Amino acid sequence: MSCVRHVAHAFLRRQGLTTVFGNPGSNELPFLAGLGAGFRYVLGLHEGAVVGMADGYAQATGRPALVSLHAAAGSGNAMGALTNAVAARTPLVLVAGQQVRPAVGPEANLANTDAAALMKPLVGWAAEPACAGDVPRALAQAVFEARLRRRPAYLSVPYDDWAADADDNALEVLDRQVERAAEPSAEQGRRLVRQVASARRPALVLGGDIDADGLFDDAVRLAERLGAPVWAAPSLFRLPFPNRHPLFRGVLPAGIAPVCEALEGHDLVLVLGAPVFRYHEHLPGRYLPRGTRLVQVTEDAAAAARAPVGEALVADPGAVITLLAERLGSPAAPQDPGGPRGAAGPYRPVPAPARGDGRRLHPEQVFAALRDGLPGDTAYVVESTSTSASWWRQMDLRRPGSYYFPAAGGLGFGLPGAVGVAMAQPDRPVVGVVGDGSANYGITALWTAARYRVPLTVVLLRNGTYGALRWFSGLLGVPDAPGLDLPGMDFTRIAEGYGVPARHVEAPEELRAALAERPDGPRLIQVDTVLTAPS
Ligand code: TZD
Ligand code: CA
Repeated sequence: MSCVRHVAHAFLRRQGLTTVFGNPGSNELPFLAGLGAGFRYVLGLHEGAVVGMADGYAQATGRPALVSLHAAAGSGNAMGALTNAVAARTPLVLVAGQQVRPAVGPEANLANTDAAALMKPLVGWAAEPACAGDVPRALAQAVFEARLRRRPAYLSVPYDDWAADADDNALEVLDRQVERAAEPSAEQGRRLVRQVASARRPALVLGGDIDADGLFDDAVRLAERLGAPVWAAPSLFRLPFPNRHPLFRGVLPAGIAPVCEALEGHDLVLVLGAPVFRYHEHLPGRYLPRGTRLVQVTEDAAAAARAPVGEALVADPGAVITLLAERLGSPAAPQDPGGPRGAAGPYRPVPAPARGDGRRLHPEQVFAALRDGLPGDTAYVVESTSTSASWWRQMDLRRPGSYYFPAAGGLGFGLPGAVGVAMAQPDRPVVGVVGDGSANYGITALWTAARYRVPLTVVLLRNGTYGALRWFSGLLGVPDAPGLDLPGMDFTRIAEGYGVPARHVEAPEELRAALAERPDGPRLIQVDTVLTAPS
């Protein structure tokens, strides 16, 4: 007879969950026994980095990723990073070790007293099976829950369960497949087509799900068909549309009043693959201009339910894009006041980069060097918070999967996420663009990058401060907030200490020369930059 562990490993192999991001403890060792065949265990040095790497990896592969966590303390460490995975709708399968069953009630050391409850606020589904025989089925449930809900799922397994016998019923799980299709009904489809076709000036707002679902190019076709301007949804974590396309109007600002202002003049706003909306700065006002109707299409039922305004259709945005493209006929009526309509003209040119102060570069100079020096299919994982305006002014991103940002704004995704994306896409250049504040929340990922020779360039922007918080302190009227400056950190030495070759560059030409080199492992390039405002 098989044991629970054998069935679990066989199930994970069949589901393609063979890369395990983890940080182990005693409770986890029995699950890891015999993991050799067909599996790859990627060690991260802190659970935040483990989850960040798995998040990047799962996003870039488009498939669930497996995470092995330690009990309460390890799972707790993972929670900050989980906020990003939840907001990015990343299907992570978290399997945590629990003390042996007889030791949980008496609270032996490393028992996770109410394991599911600890994680419940964040994960979509959390459980500890009621008996060892139920572990294979419960593991399958965790995988399918993560995939169907597109939200992390958490399974706590007492470690004595792994060696328990698995009966024939437990083996049934090996052949399970669970899928879902979410097409709008005929009537819903007709209604939507009517709304879009009758709009005089429709606008599209696209969310990160568009890129995550492989709909980047379809979105371009739809926008060109409509001749409608396109915005990316606020608090963007994936780029859903080429940012220099003539129909692209930029990332919507993350405040209620400025969103309303940006959408002025449109009678219909069609939001695809995004919540309505993920605001950040509190700038109250009307949600929408008077006379503007909003229709949201998302697979995320919770996002549809909590939206404060508009109609929502819970359906696959891909099916809706196909439907609209089929039924709308040739590009016609709507007129975009901001530019040419119909066929996309040439991509918008980039402005000359702003200049630094002689000693330090302007972030625009850094981004111009990336844009000019790196291949067009480079994937960027960005965690630099005061430089977003500079970023979008300089970059020219035309390919799917070009841009990742911590989806909930939780720092600590950038470095680990870049490691995960680079592991998922070894043939694509991957660059982490990380601030000197952000880097510290996921710094241990550098060790994993070195240990596994992950081909990754980290560009570390050192402005010596939490730049975005300086901007916020102005916005909130707190000019004297303490704890915002970060002097005295040399990331070349930190990186070298973790085994990642690193250098400091000063002039733009020096940066461009460094970027022209193509090492086959990780490297870090540190550059001093002037302080800028995020918008
Ligand atoms: N801790 C965590 C885990 N997430 C956060 N978002 C913050 C703290 C607060 N925070 C921000 O929201 S932005 C920011 C902090 C500390 C500054 C990041 O500094 P940086 O980038 O050097 O990476 P800039 O460009 O200097 O802002
Ligand atoms: Ca900084």
